[in-house]
Amino acid sequence: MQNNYKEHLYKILVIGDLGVGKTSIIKRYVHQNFSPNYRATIGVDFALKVLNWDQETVRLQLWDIAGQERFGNMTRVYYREAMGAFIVFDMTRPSSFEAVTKWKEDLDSKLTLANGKNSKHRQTHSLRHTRTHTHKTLLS
Ligand SMILES: Nc1nc2c(ncn2[C@@H]2O[C@H](COP(=O)(O)OP(=O)(O)OP(=O)(O)O)[C@@H](O)[C@H]2O)c(=O)[nH]1
Ligand SMILES: [Mg+2]
Repeated sequence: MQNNYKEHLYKILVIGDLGVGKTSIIKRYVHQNFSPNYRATIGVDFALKVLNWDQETVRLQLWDIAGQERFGNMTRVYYREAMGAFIVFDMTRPSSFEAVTKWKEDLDSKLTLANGKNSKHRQTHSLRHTRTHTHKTLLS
């Protein structure tokens, strides 16, 4: 019988301002737990989420980048060869939502996709979606 087993590895960035909950979201997604104690990430942390579908395994290598890194020079190194990004904000802190644009600009200026294009088009789409979703949530 033919073996159709396939493995995929994707590098995914998780970015956003200090203390918005990036590490918490990853912890919940990967380890199904939550801690109310805040310990700021220093530099970058990693987590691996493994998804199995029939004959395929997807490994999401999640790069949990410290909020304070937006003002540093290391993000260019961290963004290299990423396949996707989540920009996180805290709904109770409007300044962290305004900062989403700054994070996106940081991505656009530094990230080059595997096809040689930059991340602008796709990121803009997801941003617009987030904004619409947030407006709806805030109004409801
Ligand atoms: N109430 C509440 N608190 C949360 C939520 N998500 C995270 N927190 C708390 O907010 C604080 C900051 O969360 P982190 O996940 O460490 O934030 P971060 O974005 O990783 O922060 P940096 O690593 O400094 O960039 C912690 O004390 C968390 O327990 C949430 O959905 N609700
Ligand atoms: Mg963190």
